Amino acid sequence: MEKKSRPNEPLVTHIYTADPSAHVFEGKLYIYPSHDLEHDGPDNDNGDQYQMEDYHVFSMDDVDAPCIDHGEVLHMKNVPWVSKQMWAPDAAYKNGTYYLYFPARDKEGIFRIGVATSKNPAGPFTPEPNYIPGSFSIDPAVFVDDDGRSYMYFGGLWGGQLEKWKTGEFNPEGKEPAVNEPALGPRVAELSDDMLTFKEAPQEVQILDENGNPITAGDEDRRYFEGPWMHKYNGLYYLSYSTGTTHYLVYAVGTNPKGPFTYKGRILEPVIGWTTHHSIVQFKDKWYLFYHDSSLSGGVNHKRCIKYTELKYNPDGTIQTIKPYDN
Ligand code: FUB
Repeated sequence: MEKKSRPNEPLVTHIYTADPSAHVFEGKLYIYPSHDLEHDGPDNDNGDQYQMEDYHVFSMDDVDAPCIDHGEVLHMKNVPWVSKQMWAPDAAYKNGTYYLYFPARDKEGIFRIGVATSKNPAGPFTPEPNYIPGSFSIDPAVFVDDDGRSYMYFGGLWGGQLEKWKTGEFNPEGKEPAVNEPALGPRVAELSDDMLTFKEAPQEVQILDENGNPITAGDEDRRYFEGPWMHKYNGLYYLSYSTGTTHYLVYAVGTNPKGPFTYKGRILEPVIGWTTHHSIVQFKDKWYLFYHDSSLSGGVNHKRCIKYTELKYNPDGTIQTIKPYDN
């Protein structure tokens, strides 16, 4: 019999998983994570340790139900433009089709974002032959607003190459801004009605402090690093993300899906392992944070496991900070 799921415990133990994007499709929780592979290769700031090659989809009938593995739904050998490193994916639904969005390095070693489709949330997914024109960097998160318009948020520093796109063109020598300059923000682009291309050139998202000034690159407790997520709560747009070097999940709130967003606080304190990456989803009458840590492997950065916990709001709409090991 399959094991029941519990908050703050690994949901999957037969393979290593990370970067969980959770959605409610057809009344169930579906999770679209990365699939970490075991190897003895290098571990460095370029992310060479994250050598993923495929995706599995998981589902849970309820938060305490077993987390079911629907098997491999897409492998890089079937995606003509990919050379390696299929990193954190996301999924979306529109007009009878499910879309799997995924970053990977193209044949030149540049991260791009691709899309694959299925009639079933559990896949398998059929990839488009080319990456989305105008896409770059990593960590796509697709948000479908109440009015049916869809937006992709993406971007990640260091291994994710975002600082190499500062000018709008790929510059292999591109660096992060100086510590007192505005930090690089994630990018956002509205998706076309068929969900397969950008409707417009991606634009940079502004994240401001409590005084309306841009968060600076040196403010590593609050500046954007990678792993964006968008959700809507009480009519406001919540952009959440990882701060990378300081290992927090934090959030900023705005009134427009493209920003600007004002920094509000921390969602999750650091977890075991370097990376922290999440999604936020409402299921029945509660909200949940899906996240990962490296506890299943005793702290190996590229051998991670996905988890979830309940996420709670205060009456003023702020999010209560979660301490992942305090239960
Ligand atoms: O899983 C590979 C990369 O590590 C993701 O794209 C980042 O968000 C970080 O979790």
